[in-house]
Amino acid sequence: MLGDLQELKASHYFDLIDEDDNGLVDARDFELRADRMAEARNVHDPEARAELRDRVMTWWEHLCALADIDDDDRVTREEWETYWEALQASVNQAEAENSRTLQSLERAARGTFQAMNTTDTPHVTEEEYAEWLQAWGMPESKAAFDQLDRDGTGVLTEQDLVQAVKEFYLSNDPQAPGNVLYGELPR
Ligand SMILES: [Ca+2]
Ligand SMILES: [Ca+2]
Repeated sequence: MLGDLQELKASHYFDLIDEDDNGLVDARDFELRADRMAEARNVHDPEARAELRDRVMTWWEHLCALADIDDDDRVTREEWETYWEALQASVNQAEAENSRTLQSLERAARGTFQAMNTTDTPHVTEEEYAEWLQAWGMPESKAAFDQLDRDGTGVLTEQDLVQAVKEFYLSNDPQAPGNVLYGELPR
């Protein structure tokens, strides 16, 4: 069972990923996402655009492998919710399972970090985070950035993202900084 806050986050995230608003998440949504990210970052060089698209499509393949239960290459809202419940359940179980789930979230977090991090620096800047939100169609939020930057260094490290991703999927604490990974949640 998901807590109310997890339900809200799962639904918010599904709505964001479902770029063409057809109620399903599939490869098309991620192609659109890649275009939107390229626009948010003013990436015009064809090679750089192709590289960005490859990264985004790898992300889709990873997500599809985890969440597409009936193997039809698209993820329904029900499958999405089942995926979130499975993550939650395996964290509640034995430690061996637990570490596998946490590893999968850590992998997702590293992917998220790389997607946000457009320059080859060891951190994500406020501007990069703003572009990330823009690519999701979300308004810029300094407040969200400041929450994710929990140690107040002015940048987001990979470790900040690992904590944020775990909280985004697993926490029902309204104060958890990771809640705002994809911008302020709808109220
Ligand atoms: Ca869609
Ligand atoms: Ca499916």
